Amino acid sequence: MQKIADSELILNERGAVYHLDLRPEEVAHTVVTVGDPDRVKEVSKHFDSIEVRRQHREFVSHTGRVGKKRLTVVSTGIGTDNIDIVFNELDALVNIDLEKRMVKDQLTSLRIVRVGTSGSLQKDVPVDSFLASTHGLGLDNLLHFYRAQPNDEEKQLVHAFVTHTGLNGTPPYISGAASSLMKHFVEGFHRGITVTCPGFYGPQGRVLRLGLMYPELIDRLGDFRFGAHRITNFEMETAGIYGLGRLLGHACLSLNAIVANRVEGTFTKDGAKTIESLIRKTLSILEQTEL
Ligand code: R1P
Ligand code: URA
Repeated sequence: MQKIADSELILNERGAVYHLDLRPEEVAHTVVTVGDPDRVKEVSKHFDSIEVRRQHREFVSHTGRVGKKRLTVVSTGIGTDNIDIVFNELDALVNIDLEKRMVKDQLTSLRIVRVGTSGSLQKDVPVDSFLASTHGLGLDNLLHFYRAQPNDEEKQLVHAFVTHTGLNGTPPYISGAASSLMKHFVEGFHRGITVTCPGFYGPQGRVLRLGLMYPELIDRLGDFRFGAHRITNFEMETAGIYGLGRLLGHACLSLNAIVANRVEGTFTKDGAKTIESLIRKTLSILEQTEL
């Protein structure tokens, strides 16, 4: 196997991966990702102890313990371009020997849970409810830069989706949640396919001053059906997390606090309370579960 060049995996003066500024011993094998850097402390305030606090650009990381469980919470910022950075660097921390610059013989699989916000596309998934994403369907282009391996059902679902919506830009891609994690997040969670958009306004059908190429986007996403599957919500990271996570061999789950309902035109009155409640629920499940 080839040594990885300095230009391909950048380490800083601490010997830490460049963007996250983390060293291998500073990351736990169970990771919570959040979009908002300010949400990191809202998660780690529930830790019994914090051993590491790092920040570089929008990537804030705290590592500590909840009960006996060692956890890292890291902010990704917005979008799947940032997921590319966070996932490749988290993976490098556990699966590349940073001194030898070689991929390790024994690979480690991380458990990665996103705790994010999202907009609902269904009347029966109201604001302030929680949703676990069965799949991430990406309208962005991240996975097109990797050799993805969709299975037959995923190929059929994407084909049906393109036919139904008439979206004719970047081909969509899809990947599923890790069932090993999903099975612990059932009670109190809606479920459904989460669409990951490459933007918050036009790519999520919002009209401020500009006309849209797909004015019926919200309707077509909401009425799409594939067997028992339907699209429930959209946001901006899940498909990248599921797609890259699967390729790298990590178990991933995306949990969403619904802050907007785009069918009803409603927005949460107390988003902070809803997110706090999802954080508590997530940490309590992670603490109690043998993962
Ligand atoms: C947009 O406001 C952001 O909110 C959602 C979207 O995915 C996007 O990142 O998630 P977070 O609240 O986790 O950032
Ligand atoms: N995050 C999104 O990306 N969209 C929403 O509507 C709400 C949160």
